[in-house]
Amino acid sequence: MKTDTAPKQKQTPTRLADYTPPNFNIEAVSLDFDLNPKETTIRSQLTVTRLAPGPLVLDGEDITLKSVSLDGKTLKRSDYSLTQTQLILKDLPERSLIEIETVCNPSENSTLMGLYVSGGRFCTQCEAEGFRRITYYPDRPDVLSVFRVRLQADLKDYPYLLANGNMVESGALDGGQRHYAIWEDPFPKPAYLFALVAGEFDILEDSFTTMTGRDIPLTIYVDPGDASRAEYAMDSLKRSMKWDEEVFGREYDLDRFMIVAVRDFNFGAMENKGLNIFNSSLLLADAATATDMNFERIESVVAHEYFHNWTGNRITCRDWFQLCLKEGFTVFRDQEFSADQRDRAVQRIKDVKALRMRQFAEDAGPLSHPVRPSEYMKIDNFYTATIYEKGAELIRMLKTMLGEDDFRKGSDVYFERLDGTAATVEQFLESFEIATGRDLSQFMRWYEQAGTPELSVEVESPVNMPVSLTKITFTQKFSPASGQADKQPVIIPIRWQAIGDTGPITEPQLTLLKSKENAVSLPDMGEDFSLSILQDFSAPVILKTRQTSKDHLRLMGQDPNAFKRWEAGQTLARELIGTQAKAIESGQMPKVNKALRGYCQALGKTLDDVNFNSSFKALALTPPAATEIIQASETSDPIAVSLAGEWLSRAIGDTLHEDLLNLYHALSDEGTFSPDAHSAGRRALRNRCLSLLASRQDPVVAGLAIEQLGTATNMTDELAALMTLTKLGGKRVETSMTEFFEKWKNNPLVIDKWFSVQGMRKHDSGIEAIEALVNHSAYDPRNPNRVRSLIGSFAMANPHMFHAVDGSGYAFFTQQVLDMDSRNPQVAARLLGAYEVWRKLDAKRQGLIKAQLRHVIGAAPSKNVMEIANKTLGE
Ligand code: 0A1
Ligand code: ZN
Repeated sequence: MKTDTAPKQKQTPTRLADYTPPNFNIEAVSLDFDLNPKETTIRSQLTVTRLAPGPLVLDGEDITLKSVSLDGKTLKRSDYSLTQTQLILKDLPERSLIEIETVCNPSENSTLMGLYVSGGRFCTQCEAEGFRRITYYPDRPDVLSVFRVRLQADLKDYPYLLANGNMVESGALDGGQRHYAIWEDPFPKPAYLFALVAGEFDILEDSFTTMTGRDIPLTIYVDPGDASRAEYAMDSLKRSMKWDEEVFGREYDLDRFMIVAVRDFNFGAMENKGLNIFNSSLLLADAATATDMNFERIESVVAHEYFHNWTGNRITCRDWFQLCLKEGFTVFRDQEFSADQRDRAVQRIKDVKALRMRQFAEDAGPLSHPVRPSEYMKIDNFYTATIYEKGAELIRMLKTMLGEDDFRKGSDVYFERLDGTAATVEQFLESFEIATGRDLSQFMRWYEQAGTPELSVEVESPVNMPVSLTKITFTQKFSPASGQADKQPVIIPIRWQAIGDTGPITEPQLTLLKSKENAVSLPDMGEDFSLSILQDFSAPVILKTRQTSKDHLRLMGQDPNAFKRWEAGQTLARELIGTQAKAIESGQMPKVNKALRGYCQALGKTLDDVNFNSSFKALALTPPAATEIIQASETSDPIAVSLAGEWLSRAIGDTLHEDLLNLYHALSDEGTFSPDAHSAGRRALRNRCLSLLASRQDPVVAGLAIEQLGTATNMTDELAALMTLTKLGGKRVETSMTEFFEKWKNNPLVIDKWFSVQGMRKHDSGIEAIEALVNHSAYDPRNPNRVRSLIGSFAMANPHMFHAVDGSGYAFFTQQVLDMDSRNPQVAARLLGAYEVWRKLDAKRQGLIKAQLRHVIGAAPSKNVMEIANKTLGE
């Protein structure tokens, strides 16, 4: 059907300040899908009731409208208005039945939003604004409705027909050629939580008995042959269900729970009500094909999506500005789950590492935004580390401030008061105020102000008037670079403790820094001490102190807080790499100095300490990544930083050579594989030893890596050996890469790993090698996992080639982003985020990247890519 106006791109941003509630409530929705890959017909019936004066505005995109009727009467074209993105009905009665027929083409839908075909199966992705690609509907999270869905499709190709909720009817059609199923979801939900899946699957079945004794069948749907690879996900699901009952008092609500794995997916996974859809890379795992990191991620993402059933589905978001309400809280919940399932200190270290790498980098660059933004062009671009990871840090601070019991009271009030509603961040905080009687108004600033605050600590030695006291002054500051003027002080919970040469000399303290500055006093302890500040990283801030190597070494050896012990080592490493990078930039040779020796010796002591587990030791032996160093400095040459990092690894490898080698042998394969935290920690430490030893370019180590590659019985060890070989270089690398490919060519998830190792390698032949990989027969530009494996790893983890001074890496990357944009704007825009670092680079590279961004803007890209390119360039 023709639209009323010429196609027009909406160029103005959507603003939080402009929010208005919907004019109509949708009492009930009934959807009927006649599924065909090339032409699917959708008939929808909406029972609408008026809430406020005005028209009924239905969103729609890339779909063909066949007919509209009102209370049984087909409307004429002049009875409604139709644009490229909306169907508008005016003068509706108080209550009416709207029937709409639309058609879409799932097999040609390369955006992977709405209804699409992946691996011959139908599936959907509706968050954030994908439902409008299926039918005309008020596609906004504050319109909640009960859905009844009828699916019909060919029986042979689509034996399973799934949708949200409970199946109420099914049967044969056309003498058995086709069949149908009817699903009902009794819980009102916004359209973004709608899902359907149809196709042939293998299934893995289990069940869970809830706290009130209800038996819930659990089913995971996977590609034929993959069922056993879903066992770990199933186990994670059952543990998540139990944990949510025990820790948050949340019970599952529907009669069944389903998870489906799909190969083509834009993000990680999606929490559709009762029917979670997962990128297969975050669901399938076994010893031979998945690494320990994969197992760990599966456990946390399965938990994350399951936890959304309460934080996201039962209580959803009023508008997309409130995205952190469901995402921040749910990430916090999945982090806590992982901490309880594995090792709390190790989990905290990993979460902080990820926060610094992704969120601090984002907040230090041109894409910095508040946890609750006030405007956006494309909401797809706001599924960011700030909303997710910083959002989780805010919940963690809230818990630290309130304490365990009051935090639980607050969350109980939240679930009770707001169940079945679309809520705001204000309503969330209000629940905690009601439960605890605290005033949380200042805390709201954390949601509204972008940028990472700096926390400075000054220590003044004892003054003998009237008693001997040490004054500790905490000061907070927002760097002016982060966009908003006039930032107000936030409330910063600071956990700290004084540490002497033989251990702590005070109890752990909690200071709430509410104003710009606050001083506390310590009585004279009669001995020299170092302050352990931000234990467990009690606030997402950048810590500035005058602490010296002596303090860091003392904390590395004596701090009872494992996070801080790790952190002290990282601080030393950061300083060493930073100084070394500057020296390399000015053409000086690496030097071994006292600080380096002290750091390596302290690492050696950590390795010998029986109080630490292997996972912790592996993390202690991993210096900060180049991105962390770059984002924390004014400007730098990324290759110099990377070389400095390699230099430090080599120094560790040299100094601790014997210890590392002994440990490598002592930690050899335990025999039967188990993905548990203890076994994974042993493998992590052993492979870390191998990698550090390889930094020395030692032929003996090459022998160890080759042997490990040949004998490994699990993917963690196999991949670590392959990566070590690529680091060592030489002829052996090509044959190993080819053999690995041949061995695994029928397993797409392993071939993704192969592509990412290729993307991260420093290829001798330069950028042509990466170009050749794009033309490899196994490369598929339509599959986001494959593109991320090669192009994503190239841009994020191959500094030598991506940041090549001749600009060849940037030129190649831009071309790939634009190519992707023609198919899938969401994924293209995410990739383009790799340029967010440009202001932190040297002048030459700044110029090169700016030229690339201008080129992207000039190529008339999608709205998604345009938004990221414009903001990144900031002109
Ligand atoms: N809510 C999901 C994230 C998600 C968002 C958008 C998507 O569309 C491509 C997919 C997934 C989560 O937090 O897991
Ligand atoms: Zn989520």
